Amino acid sequence: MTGKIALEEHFGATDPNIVEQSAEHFTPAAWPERRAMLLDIQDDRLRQMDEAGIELAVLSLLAPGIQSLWEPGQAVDWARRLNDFEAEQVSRRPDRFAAFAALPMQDPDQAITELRRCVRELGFAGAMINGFSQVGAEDTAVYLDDARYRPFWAAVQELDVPIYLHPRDSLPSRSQIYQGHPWLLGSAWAFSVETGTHALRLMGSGLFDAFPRLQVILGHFGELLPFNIWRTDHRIEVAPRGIPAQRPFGHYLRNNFHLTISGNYRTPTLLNVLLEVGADRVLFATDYPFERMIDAGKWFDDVEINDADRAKISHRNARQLLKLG
Ligand code: GRE
Ligand code: ZN
Repeated sequence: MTGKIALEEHFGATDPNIVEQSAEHFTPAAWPERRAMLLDIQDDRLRQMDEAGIELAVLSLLAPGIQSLWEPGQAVDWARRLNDFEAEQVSRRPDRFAAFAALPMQDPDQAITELRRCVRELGFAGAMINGFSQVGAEDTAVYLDDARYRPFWAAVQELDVPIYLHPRDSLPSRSQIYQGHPWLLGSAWAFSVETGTHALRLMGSGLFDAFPRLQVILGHFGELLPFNIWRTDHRIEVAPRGIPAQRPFGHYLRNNFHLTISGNYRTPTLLNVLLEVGADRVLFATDYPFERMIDAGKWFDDVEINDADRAKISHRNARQLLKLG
């Protein structure tokens, strides 16, 4: 099936040199190929898109990207340069590429300025934020429910663009549960726990009561949330512990979130997600180059869902959410 729009398609760069951040996720033998895949945009990436039936890839910087640059000036500078690079790449093939911005959340005012610039001047579809940001010192973690980000979220709602909340690992000083079990880090498990919990922080903080039109995108079929959302609400009802949110978490999941299939090509999981949030909130994505586009494309083409839902997930929802026309 052709015409797919893919929403979690990462790139890297060597100027400024950020690509090496991804090396730790591969064996030394596997890294050179994946590094080349991150750095290539106009060549083999397009061939792989063709092979998987992907018409349009929404590009985003690798993780943790800007969020790990704890010196705010560097974060602002690198975000601008990398967004300019991304815009230039998209401008060569606007028929095949769109863009999510990288944002320097270390400086909330500059994050607003950069998001506005990317959306209004460069035509970006939204932004991708890789979890918490380190701010001012290496061993820090500021989450997006922090009060300093309320003006940022107001600007996001006003611009009417989605924010893709993408995983990163927790810092070593805060990862006791994984000590001695490094295979649980990254996309195997820790990414989903970190990101799912971050999304629950946004919901519980009352953010979506203040800005009810916000749309957050989660990858990997919702980072474990759809499977457990009933239990979370069921328990908070009996033990609310002063939660600021006015509605059950399930309400926000079904009104303020979209979920992509990135890196999680599993039919029983898709069925659970369709039952919890409906086909209007599910979107195609691959998680290139950490996954293979062809694996995502083949699985999705063969999965036994009705044609209307397949069209929504493969491109219709994305056209609407990202205003791709
Ligand atoms: C991702 O972007 O989701 C990712 C990484 C690193 C390893 C695996 C993975 O950034 O899926
Ligand atoms: Zn990813």
